[in-house]
Amino acid sequence: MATTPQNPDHKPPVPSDGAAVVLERKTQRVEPPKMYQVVLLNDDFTPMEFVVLVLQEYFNKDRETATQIMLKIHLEGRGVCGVFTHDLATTKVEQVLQAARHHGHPLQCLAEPVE
Ligand code: TYC
Repeated sequence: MATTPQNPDHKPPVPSDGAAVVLERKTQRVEPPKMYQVVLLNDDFTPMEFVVLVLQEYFNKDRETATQIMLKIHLEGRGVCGVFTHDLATTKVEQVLQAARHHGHPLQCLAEPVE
C-alpha cells in the first residue's frame, strides 16, 4: 500500500528559542478505489455482430473473446465486459449507449459496483 508522510514540503520545524523538536512521522493509508463492472444486457433485436464490434472497440477484446462474451450474454442474459474505476465505467456505458442509439439498436449497458 502507498504511504504519504505528512509535512510534505519537508520544512524543518525551527522553534524561536533554537531548541530541537521531534515530530512524529504519521502515515496516511490510501484505500484502493472502488471498482465498477460494465455489464451488457441481452435483447432480441441488437445484431450479434454489433455486440461483437462494441466489445472489440470499447473493451479492447480480440474477435474470439468478444464473440465468446457476446454468446454468453445471448444465452445467460447479461455479461461483464470489463472492470474500471467509476469515471471510466460510466464513460464506457455512455459511449456504448450512444453508439447503440446511433445505429438504432436497443442494446442496454450499465455499471455496477464490484462486491
Ligand atoms: N440476442 C441478440 C440476437 O439474437 C444478440 C445479442 C447479444 C443482443 C448480446 C444483445 O448484449 C447482447 N440478435
